[in-house]
Amino acid sequence: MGVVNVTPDSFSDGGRYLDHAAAIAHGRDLAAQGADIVDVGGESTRPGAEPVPTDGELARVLPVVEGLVAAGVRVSIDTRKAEVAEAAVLAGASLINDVSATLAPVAAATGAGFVAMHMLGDPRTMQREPHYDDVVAEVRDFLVERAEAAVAAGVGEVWIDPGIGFGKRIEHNFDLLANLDVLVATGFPVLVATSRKSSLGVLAARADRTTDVPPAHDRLEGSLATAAWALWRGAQMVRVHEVTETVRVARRVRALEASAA
Ligand code: HH2
Repeated sequence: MGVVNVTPDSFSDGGRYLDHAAAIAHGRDLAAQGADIVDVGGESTRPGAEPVPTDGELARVLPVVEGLVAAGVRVSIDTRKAEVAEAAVLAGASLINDVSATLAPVAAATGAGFVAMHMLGDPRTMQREPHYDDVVAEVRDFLVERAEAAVAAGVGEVWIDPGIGFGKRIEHNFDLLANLDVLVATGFPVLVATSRKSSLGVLAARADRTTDVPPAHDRLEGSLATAAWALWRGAQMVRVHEVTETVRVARRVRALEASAA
């Protein structure tokens, strides 16, 4: 899954694809690089981000969804709003990527697939001292409950996603990555999105034994290492900004798995 953020303020590519033509060109490029799905979002969910009004979000994403669908690209809509999800599906998107995990009824009513992601609180407040007794079990139980409800509502394609960085301390994120098999064992296909996230800055500093934490645009190795890790541990999809490199890594991981089988 390749990312196109039609926003001025996304943490790693804010402002680059606010122009519709630039966003469509980038999405087509990601599909040509090998993305099976292009995820279009019009509201940043980075920690501390302010919500965007519905009209503004619709104006950002709809022309991009239409342009990509017209070009034959499978599109997912990254939104927490029912109106935006519904309009995007009407415009041709076929997957609702919902960081609030509340939009299963829209997916059921429109026939779209659904990604249920785990988040503690909301983006404005989620990084204020998040606490879990057992992060892996709590995230799994939440996701299974949401995914089963989506299936019961009639959604045919349901994904679960641990929500790396959404109301989680660094060690919570690493714990979830280390124990991905617990999510895989639920039987629902797992999506993992680590690309360029701040935990990768910490991972890089830890790995390189330095106190320098690289900025978002300089986290490619961490993005690729965690994508490879997630795929090897059983994730079926990774959500990334750098598609060419990730596809090459993913093919190598799968070839290794095939040679070990
Ligand atoms: N992370 C982001 C956005 N959407 N969707 C899913 N399913 N899982 C995620 O972990 C996830 C997501 C945040 O990344 P990005 O879109 O690059 O930044 P921003 O929210 O600042 O636009």
